[in-house]
Amino acid sequence: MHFLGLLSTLSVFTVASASVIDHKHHIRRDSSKSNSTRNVAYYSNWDIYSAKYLVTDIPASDLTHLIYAFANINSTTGEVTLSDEYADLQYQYPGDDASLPGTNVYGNIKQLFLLKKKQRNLKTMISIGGGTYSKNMVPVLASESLRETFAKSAVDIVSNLGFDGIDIDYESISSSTQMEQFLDLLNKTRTKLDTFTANISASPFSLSFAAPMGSSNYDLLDFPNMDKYLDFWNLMGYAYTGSWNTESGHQASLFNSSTDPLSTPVDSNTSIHYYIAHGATPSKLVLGCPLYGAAFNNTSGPGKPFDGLGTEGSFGQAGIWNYNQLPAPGFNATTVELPEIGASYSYDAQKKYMISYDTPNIAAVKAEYTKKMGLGGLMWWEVSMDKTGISSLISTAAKKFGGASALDQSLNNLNYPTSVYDNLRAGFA
Ligand SMILES: *[C@@H]1O[C@H](CO)[C@@H](O)[C@H](O)[C@H]1NC(C)=O
Ligand SMILES: *[C@@H]1O[C@H](CO)[C@@H](O)[C@H](O)[C@H]1NC(C)=O
Ligand SMILES: *[C@@H]1O[C@H](CO)[C@@H](O)[C@H](O)[C@H]1NC(C)=O
Ligand SMILES: *[C@@H]1O[C@H](CO)[C@@H](O)[C@H](O)[C@H]1NC(C)=O
Ligand SMILES: *[C@@H]1O[C@H](CO)[C@@H](O)[C@H](O)[C@H]1NC(C)=O
Ligand SMILES: *[C@@H]1O[C@H](CO)[C@@H](O)[C@H](O)[C@H]1NC(C)=O
Ligand SMILES: *[C@@H]1O[C@H](CO)[C@@H](O)[C@H](O)[C@H]1NC(C)=O
Ligand SMILES: *[C@@H]1O[C@H](CO)[C@@H](O)[C@H](O)[C@H]1NC(C)=O
Ligand SMILES: CC(=O)N[C@H]1CO[C@H](CO)[C@@H](O)[C@@H]1O
Repeated sequence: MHFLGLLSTLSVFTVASASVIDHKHHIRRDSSKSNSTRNVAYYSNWDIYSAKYLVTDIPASDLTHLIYAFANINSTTGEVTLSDEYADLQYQYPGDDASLPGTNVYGNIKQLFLLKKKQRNLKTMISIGGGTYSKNMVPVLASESLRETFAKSAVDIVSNLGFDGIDIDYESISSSTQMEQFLDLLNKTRTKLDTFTANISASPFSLSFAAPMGSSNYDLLDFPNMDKYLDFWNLMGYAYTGSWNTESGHQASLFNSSTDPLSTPVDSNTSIHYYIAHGATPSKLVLGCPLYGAAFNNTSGPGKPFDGLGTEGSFGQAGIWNYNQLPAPGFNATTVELPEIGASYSYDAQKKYMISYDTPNIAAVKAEYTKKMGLGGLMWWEVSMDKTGISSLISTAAKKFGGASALDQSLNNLNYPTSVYDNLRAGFA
């Protein structure tokens, strides 16, 4: 699941609605781009605080899609709302002049647009929900009129703030009735998104779903019908192990371990085969990988009993370490790579402390696997936690795919004539 880091005070804000006219012609999605490799990363709007990681720090040239996390949902009205108006719209980056006349947007939203201008194949998407806000979607899913409001307001965010698509991160679908409601939500969102892009004469925008791994989580999914609406599935290929297990294990293992099955209670390959067998299009499957480590304390290694996750971690998150802060300070750990199962970990034998995380070699194994399986690429949670240079997992994967020029080259959109923001409507000229 997608979890939050340290949060600043949140303020709920809804962008003003720009109405979208109905269109009469049917839009087909661009299927030619569906089999080109994506390198997708999430960016969290709280990164500007604890991590002090700004949109301008993102290594965009290795990416094709940047997903901005998270928008919230008003459970009473169904409206999709921004979760942090200050970070999203107001935070001043160097060069921002908030004294200019008119209704202008600054903050991360402006910087995302500037990145798109610099790199025309970088598509930005707004992610709605996530681990914390998902619960607000429950009443919205249950009501047809709230689903309609959800779809309309989600597309208003896209058209006002200059995104290229929508990612829905609802964790998780809990019944077959809710699955039907979710399909209707996808239908309405897809329809409104297509109406908007037709009105501005743009190529269809992307719709993706943050998808669960592990059989108990995906049993209820209607794969073929979801697949029709989605451009891609962001498979959350991490958090496979944790405090709920009795043995320590690999949190993002590509394969099941035949020699140490207790260390791989969930594996990506089994789930991916299940998705495909049940109607998901392989080239729409984007395998998510962690840019963080998950710790186990008092253990003699993977597949062995443990006692707690320890009290240490990055930014006060016990048991969770940013990849760029590994090796963890104060530990004397040896890193072990298991390319045959697509997993790696570090282990401090004296402190009996294990951290499950992916090394560049393991990122390369996963990139190779997506190529062999004809999948749609890799996804990263989340970009601020990567290392730089040859230790960067995002860049290691991009290289394995053949370099930036071998990735999806479809262009983003820069024309948002109905945005409520003067400077965005003018393309930040
Ligand atoms: C998609 O796959 C087809 C058939 O393998 C290939 O001809 C085409 O070039 C691919 N398109 C892209 C954008 O990679
Ligand atoms: C949801 O919207 C209603 C109506 O605009 C508002 O009164 C309420 O405060 C909102 N709820 C939240 C949690 O923001
Ligand atoms: C939404 O569902 C309706 C009714 O089943 C269908 O006619 C329409 O094509 C669907 N919309 C999209 C965008 O697929
Ligand atoms: C994993 O491997 C073990 C040992 O070979 C086997 O018993 C188990 O069924 C496998 N699990 C999956 C999900 O393939
Ligand atoms: C991947 O999963 C499929 C389907 O469960 C299985 O047949 C195959 O052996 C798995 N591959 C590996 C390397 O475990
Ligand atoms: C955890 O490790 C410490 C130090 O090695 C040891 O004293 C303690 O008994 C262990 N606790 C458990 C529950 O294994
Ligand atoms: C692991 O648990 C022991 C107590 O059993 C504790 O002293 C130690 O600080 C814990 N390690 C971490 C990294 O939190
Ligand atoms: C670090 O761990 C290794 C392997 O467990 C051990 O041989 C070495 O003495 C340790 N070094 C220190 C400084 O504790
Ligand atoms: C309702 C709506 O959004 N209409 C817009 C369609 O696009 C044109 C520009 O191409 C705008 O001027 C309209 O406001």
